[in-house]
Amino acid sequence: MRLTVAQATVRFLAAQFTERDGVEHRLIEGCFGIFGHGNVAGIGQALLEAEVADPAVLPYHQARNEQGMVHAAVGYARMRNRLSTLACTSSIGPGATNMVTGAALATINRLPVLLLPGDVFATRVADPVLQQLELPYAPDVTVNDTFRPVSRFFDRVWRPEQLPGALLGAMRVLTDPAETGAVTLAMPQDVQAEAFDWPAELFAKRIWHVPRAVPEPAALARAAAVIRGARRPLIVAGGGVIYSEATDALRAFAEATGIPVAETQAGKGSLPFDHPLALGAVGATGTPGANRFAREADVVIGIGTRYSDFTTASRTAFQDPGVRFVNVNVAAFDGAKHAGLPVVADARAALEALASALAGWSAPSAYREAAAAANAEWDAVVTAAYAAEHRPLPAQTEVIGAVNEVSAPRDVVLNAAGSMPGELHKLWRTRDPKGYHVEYGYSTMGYEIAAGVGVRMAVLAEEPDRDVFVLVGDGSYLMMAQELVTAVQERIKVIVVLVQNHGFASIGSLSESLGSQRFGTAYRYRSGESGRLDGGVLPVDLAANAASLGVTVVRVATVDELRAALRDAKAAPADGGPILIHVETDPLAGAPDSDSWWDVPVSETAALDTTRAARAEYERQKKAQRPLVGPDTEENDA
Ligand SMILES: Cc1ncc(C[n+]2csc(CCOP(=O)(O)OP(=O)(O)O)c2C)c(N)n1
Ligand SMILES: [Mg+2]
Repeated sequence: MRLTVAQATVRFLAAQFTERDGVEHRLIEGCFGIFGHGNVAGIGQALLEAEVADPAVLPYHQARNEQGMVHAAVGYARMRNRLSTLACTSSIGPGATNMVTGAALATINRLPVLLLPGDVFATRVADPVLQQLELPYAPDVTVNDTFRPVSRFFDRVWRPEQLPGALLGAMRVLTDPAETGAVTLAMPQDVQAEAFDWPAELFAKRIWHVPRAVPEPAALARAAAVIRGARRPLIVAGGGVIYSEATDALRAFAEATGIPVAETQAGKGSLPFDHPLALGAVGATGTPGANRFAREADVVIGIGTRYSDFTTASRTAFQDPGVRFVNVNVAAFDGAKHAGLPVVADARAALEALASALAGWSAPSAYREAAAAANAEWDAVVTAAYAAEHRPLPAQTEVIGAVNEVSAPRDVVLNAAGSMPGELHKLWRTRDPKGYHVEYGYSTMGYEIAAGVGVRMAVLAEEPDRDVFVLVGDGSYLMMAQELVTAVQERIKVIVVLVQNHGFASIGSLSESLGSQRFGTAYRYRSGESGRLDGGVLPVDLAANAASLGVTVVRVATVDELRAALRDAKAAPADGGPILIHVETDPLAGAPDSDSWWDVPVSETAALDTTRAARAEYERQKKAQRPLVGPDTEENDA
């Protein structure tokens, strides 16, 4: 079949499917793109031809910023539990490198996204093309090589003959839960338009079976033996539990064994908030109860977690001298962390196998009751934080409470950076495994609105009433709000709650705790008197900004007004486009403490007293840090 490389790519992508548990999904459900000379006549022409033939096959979506379109695609993929995603096509040069941050986010969060940056001429006849890097010592290196360290698969299609292998390799990585992340196929702009005779079978429907790897019997037996010997076991549930749709299996396992469950950011929602074995968030942004169980645990069963420093409180969370780790993970890399006993398997398959292997065994009943007490204790703290009645400006915890109360159980709350991830991790009452979407692998300011568009796109066809509440700080909004225009264009209903506190509340309080006096974290005029950025509040009006983009905007001043605006937004039509609610909060109003720590090094020498005091406290905290090399192998095998 004679087609250009770009036409062949589009035709191939439209024929790829995934299958898990007998259910088929289209792997690439659409393509975001921003055109320039590096893709307009190649991939752009191919997408046009495909749309003219059948607009439903690989629909094209226009974005405003290449980074934003990658975030939207990643949000989509996360909502679909990695079984479907979107492709992103860019021009060469800045259009391509704008996608690098999105690629890193996808790879770090283990979420599949297909990136198709344009690239320089393979023939080099017109060199240097507009936006070409031109390294004097290496003409084959282009700006797209910056994708290599942030992609799980990278290839550049210099010749048409290479395309089938590149496409198959890309699909393999996208659909492999242990390897997935950003997949980048760089497409030289001349090659995109070049015709070639392709074998017809390249375009046949292809189903990628997403495996549920079962644990190796010997590894399972070792894990069961260690758990049977535990007196204070704790489950740390990560994103893998959710992507594997293992939440029912987790609940059954926890109930049968009495092992309480603590959740990472990506794993939040593994159990509903009111389950008696749910300890909620663990680590630096965790609940004191979960952190108490972590401190005392003798066996930690990590399931689908990468053990980020927030989860382990920078390796201070687990203090039992003999603590050992059993790590269920599809990726051997994560399974081996903390000198753990790896069970390399799908979360659901492993939980079912472990439940059988541990039949008849249970943690002491007093231990189970202690978990239920911790759950109830924390819930009272949440109730109080939701009703803080902080005045004159409300506390952010009240905003979170209002959104939680007005949202329906299957709605989605979304956030990524600032002071909200920590507060949400502790305080959000999760009722559905997909109801909590906080990107905290890369914690990227600017993810929120773009990803909210992607999440909404992922639920639209089957659940038009499922609302997406995007919580965004003023700093994140200023970094990247422009995909609101994409939402306007496609009439995508996202409900954005913009929390205006005139700067970085999060880094401000971090700075203060580290002796740096909130330096550079508030948005203030340069003062004529001090010559520093400590003058009056800037006159930015982000509500007016959003309105100017075509968004329906509501300004609220009180929590009651916020609740009413949220209810109206929920009642608004499913295809009515984005709504933004603007609320001002007090950046100095705190949230309940985690009784935990995060390692951010403080200057060893300082002229400032505040820094010297912070350094002394840092050195004190640092003493609790443990390398977490578990017991030796023989003991692990016991
Ligand atoms: C792209 C990016 N740059 C910088 C940071 C570091 N950072 C984390 S939170 C934050 C401030 C966020 O401000 P805002 O969105 O207003 O939230 P607030 O802290 O006020 O809650 C910064 C600069 C980041 N996470 N991402
Ligand atoms: Mg802010």
